[in-house]
Amino acid sequence: MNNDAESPDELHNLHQKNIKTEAVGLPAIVSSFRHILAETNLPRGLKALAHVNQKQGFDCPSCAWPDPDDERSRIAEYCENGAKAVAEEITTKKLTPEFFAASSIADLAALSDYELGKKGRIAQPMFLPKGATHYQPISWEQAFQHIGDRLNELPSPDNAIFYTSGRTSNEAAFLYQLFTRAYGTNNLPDCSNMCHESSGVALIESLGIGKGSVTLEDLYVSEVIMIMGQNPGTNAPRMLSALQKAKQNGATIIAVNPLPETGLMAFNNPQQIKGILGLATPLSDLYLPIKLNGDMAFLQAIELLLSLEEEQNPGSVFDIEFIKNKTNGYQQFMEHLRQQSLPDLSRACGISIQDIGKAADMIKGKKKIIVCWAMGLTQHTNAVDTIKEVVNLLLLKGSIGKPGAGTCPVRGHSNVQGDRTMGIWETPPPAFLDALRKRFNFEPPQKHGFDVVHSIRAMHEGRASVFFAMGGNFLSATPDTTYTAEALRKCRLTVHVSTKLNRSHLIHGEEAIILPCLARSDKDLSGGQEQFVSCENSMGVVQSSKGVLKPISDDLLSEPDIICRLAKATLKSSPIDWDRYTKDYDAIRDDIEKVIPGFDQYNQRVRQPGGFYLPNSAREGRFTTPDQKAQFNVARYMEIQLGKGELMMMTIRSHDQFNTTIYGFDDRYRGIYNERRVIFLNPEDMQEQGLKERDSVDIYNHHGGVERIARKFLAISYAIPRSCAATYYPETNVLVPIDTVAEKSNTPVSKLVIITIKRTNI
Ligand SMILES: Nc1nc2c(c(=O)[nH]1)N[C@H]1C(S)=C(S)[C@@H](COP(=O)(O)OP(=O)(O)OC[C@H]3O[C@@H](n4cnc5c(=O)[nH]c(N)nc54)[C@H](O)[C@@H]3O)O[C@H]1N2
Ligand SMILES: Nc1nc2c(c(=O)[nH]1)N[C@H]1C(S)=C(S)[C@@H](COP(=O)(O)OP(=O)(O)OC[C@H]3O[C@@H](n4cnc5c(=O)[nH]c(N)nc54)[C@H](O)[C@@H]3O)O[C@H]1N2
Ligand SMILES: [Mo]
Repeated sequence: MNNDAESPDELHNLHQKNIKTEAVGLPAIVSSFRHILAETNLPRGLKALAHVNQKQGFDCPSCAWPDPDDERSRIAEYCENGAKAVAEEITTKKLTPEFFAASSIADLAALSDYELGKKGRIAQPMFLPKGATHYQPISWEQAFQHIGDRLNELPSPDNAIFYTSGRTSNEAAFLYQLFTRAYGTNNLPDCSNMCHESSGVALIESLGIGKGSVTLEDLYVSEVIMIMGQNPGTNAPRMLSALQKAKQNGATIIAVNPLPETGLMAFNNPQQIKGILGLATPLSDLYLPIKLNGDMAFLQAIELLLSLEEEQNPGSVFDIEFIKNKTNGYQQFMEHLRQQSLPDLSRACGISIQDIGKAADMIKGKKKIIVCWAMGLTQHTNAVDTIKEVVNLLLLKGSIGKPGAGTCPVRGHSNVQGDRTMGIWETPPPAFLDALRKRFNFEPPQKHGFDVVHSIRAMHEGRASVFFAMGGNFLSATPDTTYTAEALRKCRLTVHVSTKLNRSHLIHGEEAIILPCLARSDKDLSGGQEQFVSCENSMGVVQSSKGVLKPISDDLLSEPDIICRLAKATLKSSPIDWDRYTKDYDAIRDDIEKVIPGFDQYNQRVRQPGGFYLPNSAREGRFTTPDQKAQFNVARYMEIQLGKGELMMMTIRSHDQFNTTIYGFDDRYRGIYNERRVIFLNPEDMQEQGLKERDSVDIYNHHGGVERIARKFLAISYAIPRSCAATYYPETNVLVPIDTVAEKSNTPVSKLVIITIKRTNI
């Protein structure tokens, strides 16, 4: 039995192979084409692939890893997972009114997340009236009128929520926040709240800018690259080419991860003959299997070893000039560090003193260090402090604001960074609101809005009753699935602008609307001419993106068009000329230029092949904090006390998914085939719990006195530290408590869920 808010808990037929020791190569090329051909015909597939990430093509809808500034591979400037994302989007299957007439909400909810996605593209607007069991077609005009009416009935604009996922273009994001603020609220939660929010908070407080500081070129010339809490082989595969280049230029790579992720170990570059022949470049020089959330203790242990060395040979390890001129807080930081004991730190991170010493030795004589990180650092209670500890290490070495050195938070969604730049932010800086006021002549709301977790609570408590989502899959991506489902079901109206069907369309408010939009690869003829949009990648490069394929239906609108029409239907008197924007997206970019710093001559520069870099103060060695200095941070690592039988579980991505979109059931690099309902466990923990290989278990969390259960997972013994476990997201989001969030960033703690497991009663 399971709740319809979750994918059905049916098991497939798991089979396993050894963990792969090298990533990509020929199997990746084969897999790319298999996925494309399952969804569409070869000419359409080839046309799309020929334009992904090319200078005049469209931005890959998968991750936010940057494209090379110089030469791009003419044959394939995309990876296997990019090809899967494109296949998912360019499918020629579509959901007709007949499909919806034949399938009730209950029928659809009985399908798995994988099956829902495979049904095809949504082809026309759909409406679910109150009490109805089936979605029915609705005209665009009626849909906008209905949403506008519901929004205008609310006692306050703060009773509406406007979510964004990170695929939305700069142009659409700018209009979306403009509409939301003209309507009267800052309730703009986005996927970033669950993703790199902790990085943003930590970097703004310590360096004055919430973005990473490095470029691709920096990676190529760095001396040491430390990769923490990130699985690049699966989630940013083109990063492996950059690591390969760095390696060839002599860089040392240190990987810090509870799992020996294949992409961290070795790489077969599919764009090189030797890669296709299976000759791999080894990547990591040192792999450290850290305990979950052991990173702060590990970083402090390295810092402690470096400080001992520095004391013996002053000036040989730390960059004293940099520390003196550019930073604040060094004394307090050192006082705190000196009180730490190496054995305690080593115990807390689960890495031996000897291995910590190896890492410290690799770093001590080097001046150009880059630390890359992703969800393994950001989704923890003390994530903000851990990321500030990364900054501490870089500051000690003067490793920021110069070539080959700096911070590299690897962003997730392809335009999540751009969305924030455009003002998708529930706590907008006053200067941004001032600029809006000046350009548009209206009074933007000042009160801070709801982030993701606040939004769920507000809906649950009746403080918000219209939920509007610009993309994404809010129900399945957020924590505490049962609680979130209750929250959405309490709404008067839930609306989703979407390309594909997902569970958020099925767990709905009293009424629900689906607005189908064009995707990245689709040709956009809004206003009667070919339009293009733009995106910002993980390293702050803004580039154009122009779709090339004929849309699968004539009844799709672009995201900018949807927002403008909704604005006209909702805002009775608006000082904003919405029609101007849809006629020509240049008009949107002209207004972005007027409001947001760094976009001078936007329309001209975005047309240059390869786009342009946004200014980045940390990259230039300027720290725009209140005292204009980079800040050392003092924090203590967290000690996690586990009760008897309790384990710490992280929720991670398999190689066959993009967030809640499930491409298939294989996790090739980890040797898992045909199953997602698995739990990776340490063999000794399995023995202690009396579990045999592939026993079926139910997983429990009891935080706050609530029993949360995820049923039927196969126990797999795996190379994972003691007391740690891993499962795939979103199947176990039901276990992530809504009130375990990171301090300051309010990000759900998806990488450390306290669980117990019991053998399934059959
Ligand atoms: N193909 C594909 N690409 C994607 C995505 C996708 O789903 N599929 N999602 C996109 C998005 S939105 C994002 S945010 C990124 C996510 O990219 P990642 O952050 O790489 O994704 P996760 O699978 O969450 O992996 C987290 C990694 O952190 C490790 N880890 C977990 N806890 C800890 C810890 O406490 N310490 C350390 N040191 N390591 C830890 C895990 O073992 C795992 O290797 O990828 C983006 N790209
Ligand atoms: N337990 C756990 N939970 C997590 C995470 C985790 O690691 N563990 N990771 C978190 C992270 S990092 C993130 S970023 C979030 C992701 O959260 P979301 O961004 O909300 O989720 P996605 O699965 O990426 O959204 C997929 C849906 O987006 C729609 N879509 C795709 N392309 C387009 C488009 O071009 N336009 C529009 N309008 N819609 C489109 C499709 O309908 C598709 O079903 O999940 C978070 N949740
Ligand atoms: Mo993300």
